[in-house]
Amino acid sequence: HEVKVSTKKAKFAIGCFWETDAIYGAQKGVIRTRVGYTGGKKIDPTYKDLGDHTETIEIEYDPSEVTYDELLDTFWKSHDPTAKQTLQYSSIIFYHDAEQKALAEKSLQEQSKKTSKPIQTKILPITTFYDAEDYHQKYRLQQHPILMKAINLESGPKVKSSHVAAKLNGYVVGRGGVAQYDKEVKKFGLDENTVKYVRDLVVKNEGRDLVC
Ligand code: MHO
Repeated sequence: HEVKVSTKKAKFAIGCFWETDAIYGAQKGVIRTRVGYTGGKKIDPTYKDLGDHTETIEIEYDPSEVTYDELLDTFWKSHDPTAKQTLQYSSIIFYHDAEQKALAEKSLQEQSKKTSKPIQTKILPITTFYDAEDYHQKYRLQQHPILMKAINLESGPKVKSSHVAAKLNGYVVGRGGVAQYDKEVKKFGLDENTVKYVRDLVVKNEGRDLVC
């Protein structure tokens, strides 16, 4: 049940990447996600030794299903861009091309009209992206070993490239909501028990904000 469509990439930092991974995973048109470290100069950063990098998500999206503007909407809605920043948990849009840069700048201008406080968000060109450790990938999903097993995954590098893992990682914390879940769950090819297990979690967690 992996999908073969041509995708584009986007990268966002919105604070703790466990939550960012869940937020974007459940978004329509997002095909794959992976979390990692970028923005800094330190070679081969790790979670314990991050250096000057920031927790960031890389998204592969299907541009016929979701626009970059819609991904930007999610970015602005999912955090307070006027809040105090640290290097590890920052508000940054890393653009891949001139078009993304222009759209990001425009959205930042619109955003600044909505608040009197200064927006801290940075708009920067992508630099080397270092994948985070496997245990950080689809972190919310990995808290449910029973689900990992049901989709034939165990913690490891395959988790990063799995479409179904990206989706379920959002749904287990209620992201996406039950209406969207019911509409698209057939596409995931899950058995009946698994469909119900995840659905119960969506119902229980919809609308909740999880703090990392
Ligand atoms: N409170 C969490 C933050 C994890 S996050 C991916 C921890 O202490 O591990 O930065």
